[in-house]
Amino acid sequence: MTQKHHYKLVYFDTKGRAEPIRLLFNYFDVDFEDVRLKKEEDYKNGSPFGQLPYLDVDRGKHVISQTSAILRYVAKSFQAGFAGKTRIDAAKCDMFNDTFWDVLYAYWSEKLAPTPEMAEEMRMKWLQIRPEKLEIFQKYLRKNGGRYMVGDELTYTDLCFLYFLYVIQRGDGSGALDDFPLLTEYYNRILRLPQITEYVLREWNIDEEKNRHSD
Ligand SMILES: N[C@@H](CCC(=O)N[C@@H](CS)C(=O)NCC(=O)O)C(=O)O
Repeated sequence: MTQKHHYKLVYFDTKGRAEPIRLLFNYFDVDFEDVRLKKEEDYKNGSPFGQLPYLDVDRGKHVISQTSAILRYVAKSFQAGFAGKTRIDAAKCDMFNDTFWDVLYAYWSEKLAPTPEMAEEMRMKWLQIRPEKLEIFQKYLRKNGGRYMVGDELTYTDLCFLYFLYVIQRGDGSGALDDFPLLTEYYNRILRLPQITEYVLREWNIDEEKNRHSD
C-alpha cells in the first residue's frame, strides 16, 4: 500500500528525544526519513524554533517541532484513541508523557552539567528522584489494572514509558527496576509487542535472553 504522506524526522544522531517518535512510526509500520544530523551540522535552519526534533510532513508543507506535539500528531494520525479514547484519557496520556520528559531531564542533567562537581550533585539528586517517581508511576499503573498506563488499550504514552524505562536501565543498570515488580513485568511485556519487538531488540541493543542492555 502506498503511503498517503511523506514524513521526515530530523534529530541528532542519537536516541534522545526522537526515539519514541521513531518507535511510534515503527509500531505503525510507517515509512519515514530518519535524518540524523551531526552536532556540527546546521540544525537551526528548517526547525520552527531552532530546536530538534522536528517533523516535516509532505516535504515542507507542514513542519512541527516539540517532541510531545509530534508524538500526539503521529499517534492520532494512525489510530483513533492512540492518544487517549476520551478527553480525560487524553489528558492522562499527556500528564504521564510530560512527566516522563521532566524526569528524563533530571536524569540527563548530569550528562549536561558543565563541571564534574555539578554532575555529581545532579547524580545525587537523580538517585533520590528515581525511586520516588518510579513508585508513583507503578502506583498509577496498578490503579489502572497493571496492563497499560491509561485506559484499557495501548497508547502512545505506553511506548514513551517503555523508552523512559529503557533509558533509566541503560544508564543505571538493569537492576534499576528491581524493587518495582509491576513495572518490570510491564516493561518486558510492552518490549515484546510484535509491532516493535524486532526494532527494539535491534536498535536498543537488548539481549533477549538476559533482557540486559549491552550498551
Ligand atoms: N521542549 C522541546 C525541547 C527541544 C530541545 O531541547 N532540543 C534540543 C536537543 S535534545 C536542542 O535542539 N538543543 C539545541 C538548541 O536548543 O539549540 C522538545 O520537547 O522538543
